[in-house]
Amino acid sequence: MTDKSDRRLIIVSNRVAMPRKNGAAAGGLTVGILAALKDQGGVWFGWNGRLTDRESGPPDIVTRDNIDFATISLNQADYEQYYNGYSNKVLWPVCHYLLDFIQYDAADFDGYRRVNALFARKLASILEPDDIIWVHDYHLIPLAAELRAAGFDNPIGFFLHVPFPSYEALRAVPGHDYLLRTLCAYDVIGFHTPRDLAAFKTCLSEPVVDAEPLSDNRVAVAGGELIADVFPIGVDVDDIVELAGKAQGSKKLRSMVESLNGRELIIGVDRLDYSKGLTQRLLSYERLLEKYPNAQNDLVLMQIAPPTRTGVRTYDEIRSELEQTSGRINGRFSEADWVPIRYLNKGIDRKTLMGMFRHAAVGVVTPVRDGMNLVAKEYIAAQDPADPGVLVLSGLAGAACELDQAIIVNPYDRDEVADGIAHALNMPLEERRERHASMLATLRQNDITAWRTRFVDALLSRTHRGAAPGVA
Ligand code: GDG
Repeated sequence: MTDKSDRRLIIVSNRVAMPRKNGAAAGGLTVGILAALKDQGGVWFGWNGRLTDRESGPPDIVTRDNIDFATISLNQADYEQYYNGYSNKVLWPVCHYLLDFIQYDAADFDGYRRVNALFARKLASILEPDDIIWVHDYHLIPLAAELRAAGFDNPIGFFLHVPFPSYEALRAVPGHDYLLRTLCAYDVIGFHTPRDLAAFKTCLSEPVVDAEPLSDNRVAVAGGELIADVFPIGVDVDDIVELAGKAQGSKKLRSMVESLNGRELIIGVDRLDYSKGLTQRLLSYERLLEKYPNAQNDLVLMQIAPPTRTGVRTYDEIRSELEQTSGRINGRFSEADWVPIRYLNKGIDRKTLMGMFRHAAVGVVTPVRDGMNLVAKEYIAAQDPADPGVLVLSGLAGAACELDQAIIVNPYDRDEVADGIAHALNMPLEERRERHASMLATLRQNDITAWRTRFVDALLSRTHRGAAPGVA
């Protein structure tokens, strides 16, 4: 359906990331959107990452290949209140069921609403009647309601990259009624997993929303209806296979491999975020070294953790906690010729990363909660099918709904994670091949093209909407 449609696709997200030469961008949303726009093209609208004290003007438009990047600047108050504040100190923690991390301030909520109204005004200046609009993530929940209030009737979809919390968690957030009401102004709402869809449905029976399920994926809202469904994000498998293959010949990768001296590589790659379970992971690895002393000198854990949201206190704290924990474990176990943890607090280029995945005997992906987790999928895609590594995956990551042939663990249980890694390291070749083949088939079926196509098709199938919920 989408291939026949020549309607312009407008993707909207908080931050627009221009592609970099070496693909060093760290962040699942960026990786997913760029891959989705690569074939079909379109417009990507959002914040350019810059701060200004002037009233921001019309969007700046830069065209690269077949993508128009349309960006605006924000001011310091917008950044503090909308982005650092309500989005990342309230919505991010509640979506990850980490309520103790919530720091609410009424001024931040005002900022969140103000910036969504600003996004709607700026976007309105480039919209055409035939455009279809695909909004991404928790920063922009009220955007459709703002556009509807300004008279736009285009199909508008929303995709949530993080988990959707059940009503019992969401109700802890001041403003949750407004969020739910404005969410219902979309034509399509997409989630990564059936668990998120089920959690969304727990909200529909609450009086704060005027909505009622009509079938598994259709919901009656304020006189019209919307689609709420599961669209698991995927990866570009062939691109990863090619990158991982090319990396094997590179000097950078060869010198990393030589430095291992034949030891088994265990790899973890995560933005430095408290939802990724990094401290728990290091402590589980410590447990592994305690429980299996014979393995000690044979293993290296490479943890790559590029910093994000620097300047936000909780992120600065997790960073120093990780530095202390990795330093303590290394101090406890290191030998003159062996350091058990290599902790890199910076990003590395995508080709080398895919090459490292291919070389690693074990991928450890153990978030305490994650919408999907693309690293899990990239790790599987990068493996050599003839001699693949094994994925140890948190059951609390959305990816566990599809990658059921990984070793599924509870990230809070150090013994289970330690034993899971040991199991992975000892798994016979035949079993590794079988598990890998099964997961690779799933990755090919639910790849990045399927994600985009299914979502856009759902959006194009819109038939009728009723009176849109307002933003007041
Ligand atoms: C959000 C949701 C959901 C990481 N370090 C480096 C690097 N990365 C790349 C990875 C991967 C991406 O960043 C991270 O994606 P994740 O999905 O793992 O995590 P989030 O950033 O939290 O993404 C998540 C995702 O959105 C998509 O919907 O899966 O649940 O939280 O692609 O490879 N890339 C490079 N160097 C690094 O050091 N080049």
